[in-house]
Amino acid sequence: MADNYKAKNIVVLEGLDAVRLRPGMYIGTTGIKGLHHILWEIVDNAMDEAANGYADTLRITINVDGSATVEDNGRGIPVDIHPVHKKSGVELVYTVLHAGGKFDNEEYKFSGGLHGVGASVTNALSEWCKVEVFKDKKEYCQEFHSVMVNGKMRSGIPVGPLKQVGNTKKRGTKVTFFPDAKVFETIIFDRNTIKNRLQELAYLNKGVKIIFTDERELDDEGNVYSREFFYKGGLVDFVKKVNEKKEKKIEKVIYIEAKQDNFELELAIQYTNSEVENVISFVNNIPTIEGGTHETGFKQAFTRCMNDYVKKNNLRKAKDPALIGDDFREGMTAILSIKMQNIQFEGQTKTKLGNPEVKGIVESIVGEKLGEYLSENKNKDIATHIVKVGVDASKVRDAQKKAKDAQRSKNATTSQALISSKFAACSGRKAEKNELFIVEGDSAGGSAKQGRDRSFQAVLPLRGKPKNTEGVKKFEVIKNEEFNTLIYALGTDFDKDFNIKNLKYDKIIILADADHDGEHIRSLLLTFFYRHMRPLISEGHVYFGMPPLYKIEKKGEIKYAYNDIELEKMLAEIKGSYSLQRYKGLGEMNPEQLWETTLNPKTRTLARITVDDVVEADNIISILMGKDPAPRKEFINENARFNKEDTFVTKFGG
Ligand code: 1YM
Repeated sequence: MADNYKAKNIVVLEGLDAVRLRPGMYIGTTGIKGLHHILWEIVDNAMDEAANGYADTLRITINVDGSATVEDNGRGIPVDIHPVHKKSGVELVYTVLHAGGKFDNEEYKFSGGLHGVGASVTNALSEWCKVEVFKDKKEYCQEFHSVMVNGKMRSGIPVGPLKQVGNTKKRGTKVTFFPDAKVFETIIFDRNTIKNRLQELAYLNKGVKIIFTDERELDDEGNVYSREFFYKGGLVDFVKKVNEKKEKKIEKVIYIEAKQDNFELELAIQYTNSEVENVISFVNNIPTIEGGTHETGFKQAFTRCMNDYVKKNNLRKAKDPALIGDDFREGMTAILSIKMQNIQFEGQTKTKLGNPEVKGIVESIVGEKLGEYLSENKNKDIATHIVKVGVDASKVRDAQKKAKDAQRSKNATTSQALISSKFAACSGRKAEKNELFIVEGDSAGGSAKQGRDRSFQAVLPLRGKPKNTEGVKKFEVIKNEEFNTLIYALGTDFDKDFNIKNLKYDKIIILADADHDGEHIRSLLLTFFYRHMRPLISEGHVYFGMPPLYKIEKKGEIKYAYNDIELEKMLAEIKGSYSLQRYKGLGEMNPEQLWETTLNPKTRTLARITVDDVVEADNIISILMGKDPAPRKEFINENARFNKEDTFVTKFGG
């Protein structure tokens, strides 16, 4: 590929004003997620340049003033003047929506479907933005800012044309922007979110060096925070990192790679001693949390290859039960990354790959390459191990099925015996309207039962803490009353038998106190959902209820504050005397108060649980809930939480 790109190749599709008018249309939300989105737009452009082989280093810096800088060492955005638009390539890319070589350029290959709205969106949503290009020994610069035009705020306006400002030996593009505080709920970038995503990008793009620096806060020794991510092994390093804290019988990683004209695939597989499977997938560097056609193709190819292997080598005894795909995937951690054109997302949270043609493509690539891999003599150890995993799993499955059948014939009374007598179902049968509250403690559970609207709200009080399910055998999980009741109440069954179609509640709301014990209970429940019913989380059915922390009473009028900032505001507004109560726990609220503050859809606040970063979630769970206490201690009191999607912390219906 020659560097013969000229500004004339850029297609102009749409104006820019629309972005400021409706930011949500372009970046989804104006919460912290949207803030990071405008950073990822620029990072994506830099990474595209690296993925196409023109750059090998990306630098991302959060500057002291809160602005962000992204720099690559690639060709530099075109600086020549577009013959029709009479503007430089830089100006077009930064002021015209969807201006980019990406729309008519055969050379241009894969771009993110979720991001990929273009750098102009970042410019439109910034107070100011500065683009520097180092190209052909020259240094160029153009600045953009927001200004009032005829009483109307407009942003992304060039301060002047692109100018040559000096000479240089450098190559590349450097972009600095300051997000517009009038657009975003917050303009404070989150160090951890950025670090995690950049590390993930480095794993997904082997050989690209990513240097992340956060200059805002120095550490205790007075050093600037800086991390460098560079992985020669790519997905092989990635899968090892994911499994770092897990026990393994065999360390070997299966690795497959294929490059076709408009399609690339990478796959790494490692087995752990865990019972659950963990398939993590990406399309054009975007996590596909809900899976999709690529995962389906991979799984089918894997099953076929393993069955072929078993047959060829006569490894199944006649009396053994038949093997199914799930059997071979017990303890499998797989990372699948594909790159393709025209991705279509679907699913509840638009994180599921929909392109039907992909299933067959992935199936045939994986089938061929994995077949070759397994037939090599040096890989006999891992092939044998996977067969053993499959055969063992099929036997357990067979035994479990027999036990279940036997139980059913005993009129199902035995499993009912384990259902907690404290569970209070709702009367309505409309799953899409129903809610299940899982409540910490009997006393809060009692209040919830009395205070709820029983037509659509069910309550499951928890006595004490639920069992830690991490690393626990399945039959142990259902022997536990709490989980047995929960599984029964949800109607979905769990693990391999999980079926979201049978879900009886649209919302599963965890209500626990805002203290250490409450935090622990939330973690234990999320661990269970994440490991054994993951679609509940990835499809957005799990929430934290947010009870108020304070009650303020003045002359019989009651107000609630849900956090310290709210409390401060309220107290500042109050004149005269008042009484203030700090709730230590849910149990201190009577049924009416609980309804008003926490249960009533019109007035309550819920936080929907999302797993933006599957790997981080996995890692946190392994550390917090795993057998080894050492890393857990290290972690304690740090912010060991799932990402709570800010924009979903909404007053539903209110
Ligand atoms: C810090 C952000 O944007 N790098 C970057 C962007 C471009 C190019 C190189 C580039 C692309 C092409 C040809 C091409 C872009 N160019 C355009 C457009 N880093 C960053 N580095 N020459 C240079 O796509 O063929 C859009 S992005 F449209 F001008 F070609």
